[in-house]
Amino acid sequence: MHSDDQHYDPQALQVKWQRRWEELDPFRASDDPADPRERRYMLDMFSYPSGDLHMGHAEAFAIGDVVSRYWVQRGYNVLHPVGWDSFGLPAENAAIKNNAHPTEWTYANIETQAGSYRRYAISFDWSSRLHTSDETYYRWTQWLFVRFFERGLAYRKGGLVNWCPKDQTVLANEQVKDGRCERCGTEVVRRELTQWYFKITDYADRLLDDMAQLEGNWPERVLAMQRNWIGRSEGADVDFVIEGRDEPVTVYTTRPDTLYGATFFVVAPDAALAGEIVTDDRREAFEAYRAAVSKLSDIDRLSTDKEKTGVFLGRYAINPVSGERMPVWAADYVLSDYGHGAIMAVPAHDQRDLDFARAFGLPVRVVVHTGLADPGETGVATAGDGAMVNSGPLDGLAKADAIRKIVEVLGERGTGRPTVNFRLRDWLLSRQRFWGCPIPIIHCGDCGEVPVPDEQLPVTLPDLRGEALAPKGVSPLASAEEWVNVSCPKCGGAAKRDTDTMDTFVDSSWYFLRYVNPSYEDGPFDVEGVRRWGPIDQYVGGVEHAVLHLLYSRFFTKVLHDMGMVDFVEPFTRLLNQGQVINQGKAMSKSLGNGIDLGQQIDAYGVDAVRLTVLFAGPPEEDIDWADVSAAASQKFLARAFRVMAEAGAASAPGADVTAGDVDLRRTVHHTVDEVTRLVESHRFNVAVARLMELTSAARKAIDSGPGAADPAVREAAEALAVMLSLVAPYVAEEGWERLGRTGSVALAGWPVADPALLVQDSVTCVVQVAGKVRDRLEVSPEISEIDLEALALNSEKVRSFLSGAPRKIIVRAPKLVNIVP
Ligand code: ANZ
Ligand code: ZN
Repeated sequence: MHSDDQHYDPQALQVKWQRRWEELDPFRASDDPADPRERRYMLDMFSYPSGDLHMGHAEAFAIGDVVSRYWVQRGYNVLHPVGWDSFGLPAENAAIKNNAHPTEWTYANIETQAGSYRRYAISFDWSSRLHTSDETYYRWTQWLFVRFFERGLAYRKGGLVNWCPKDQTVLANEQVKDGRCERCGTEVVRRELTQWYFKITDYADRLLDDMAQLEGNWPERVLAMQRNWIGRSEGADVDFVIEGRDEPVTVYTTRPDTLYGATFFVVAPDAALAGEIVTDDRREAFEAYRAAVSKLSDIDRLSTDKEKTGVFLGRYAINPVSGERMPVWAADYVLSDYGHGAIMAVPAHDQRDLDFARAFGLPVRVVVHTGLADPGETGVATAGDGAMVNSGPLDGLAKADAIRKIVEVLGERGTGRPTVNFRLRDWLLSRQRFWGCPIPIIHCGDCGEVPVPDEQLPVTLPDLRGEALAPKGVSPLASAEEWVNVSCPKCGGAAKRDTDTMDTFVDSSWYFLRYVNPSYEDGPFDVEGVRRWGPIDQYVGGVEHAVLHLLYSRFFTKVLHDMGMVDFVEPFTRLLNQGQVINQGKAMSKSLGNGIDLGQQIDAYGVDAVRLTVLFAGPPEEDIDWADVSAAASQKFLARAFRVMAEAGAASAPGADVTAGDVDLRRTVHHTVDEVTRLVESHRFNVAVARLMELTSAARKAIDSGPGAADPAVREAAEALAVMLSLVAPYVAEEGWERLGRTGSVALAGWPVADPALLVQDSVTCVVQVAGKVRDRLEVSPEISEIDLEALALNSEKVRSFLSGAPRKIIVRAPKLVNIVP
């Protein structure tokens, strides 16, 4: 390219500048504790190496990159790391198909994506790079598991779990969407299995309470989803005597005020209690019912439109306040793992109880007078507030008072107490698949579950490939006998390794801590480094992780805080969820044939134009319909911007006295800088791009029909344009900067500063009214004081001609209005 060539060739710029950036390495964070610059940590949700980058990545990473590049321009010491969430099912499925090892597919895809990230000009600090499937990483995932185990936060238990018949593995509750496997869409079944869990429920309260720190900095929608998922419920435990059983049975209720309205009692069919109390003549019916229910998911069971089913257990419970006998039933709508797995049923005021009562002819008794029609007749339960009736000492009280009173009464008798319950369940983390982090536990007949000693970590995956990886209902690791059979670290006797691997969400629950120093050898992460860098200032990623990754990472952070390893309790100070890139109103999919290929877009329009298009399309949180945007138009704008920079560069040299430049253009430049600064800080990138387009037009006009390309203001405009544009379109900005005679990367040029003097408008028009009519207009300084403005107005010849003597009243609204009442 000759220096006088002002043709914009995006592909040539990409080749040229990628090579230069390799040499310049402009985005390396400095971890020198003596570095005086303020630190900022910018994090993108790392990618899964399932193929090359796609349009979704193009949007998310462009957004994060603008923020990160802006901070670099502002002179912060910025950490913007890159890595891969590289364990997981697809690698394994590909390996089975190609008779290969999952590493081959995984690391080949990582290389492809790494190349694409570089081409896409993401300002990563490549020295921070990590992969969660590396032994040097998963060694520490195992180390953390052992610490959790020691603290009682990792444990094994038997129970009904979600099982995906296609992927042949268990799933966490969070991975079941509408009764289907989140990954493959197959309907999930229930299976009785012993599995590993993390005790996230111990942290339910803190996960909820600490959200106060995130309020206003995280999308409200994500906070609401987390709140819902944790599901804090306040109520009371009430003890009931069951005839013929010594121990009382406790139920959890959010409406203890309705205790006198309880007409029957329901036990979860899969709770141990049901099998214990069922009478002999009802046992057969009960066992059949229990078998049928075991196939249902919680979602089926809780569904309100499902027909109510159940069996009478032949027993009666005694209402602790009225002494009434209530039949005890087993029914699937009561879950065994919520509250105590048993309820008092109040059909008048709870819809599910009412549906059940009507299906089985059980009595309905109204105890809250809501003014609505009788639920027994309408079939609609009345859940609202009102005066208590049929409730002995509670009669006449409103809900809140009735709750207080009954809890007090029960408390005095020792048969009830206030309680809090959570919907959140423990995190089921074990998986029966190969390509994951092995669980570092050894099972010994004598010693039980023994953690692998730290110095023996990592427990590396056995060498299996091809068919040996195929899912078979038990983990493929179990077939590696030599690997499985070991001696117990405690007693030396024969023992076996745990053959399950961890859910990949374990790997991603702490990666952001490792990034600070990814080759750290003395622990999972550099505690001092994290102290310097953490918590993450800005996190960018998809809303699909609202209750998975984000909840798990918050949990891990709190545990690490309790271990004294991090000094914050919330890992992500600010969160931004980008929208989706769709096409023609629909999500892109193979079956619809509406997919847009990122590589093809880049080949056609260049990286800069694609980045600019996704950023210009709208606010970052909103979806982008590719049918509504124009990468071609973005490319045209970039060509115009490039010509402005090239022509200014050809016409003048750096370092000219800008104050001699055209004042109108200078004003535009400084207003643009001022506005773009605020727009970038508030993440309104689309409007910021629009301002850069206006600045480009203003400079063009100054060159063509104003003071000309050599005017210092044109240079000032072109230089400001190059720096601001570098956030969005790094290639053209670099080339423009070089054409302007500047050296070094434009990414480090420093953010322009708006001169306040040039932001001030010279004068504004002030209207002067006398008796409500406009009598004069004055050109005044926008800074004028009220006293000066009043004096000026009273001095006006025109105004004086309408006044005879001292006015009665003068209202001054500087600088725009003076209103005189004569
Ligand atoms: C009596 C009652 C009367 C209830 C009324 C509600 C309304 P949340 O808010 O979700 O915590 N319940 C308790 N344990 C249950 C279980 N294991 N399976 C299914 N349902 C269960 O809901 C708490 C309410 O759900 C409890 O309050 C109980 O029904 C029911 F007018 O008790 B309630
Ligand atoms: Zn042992």
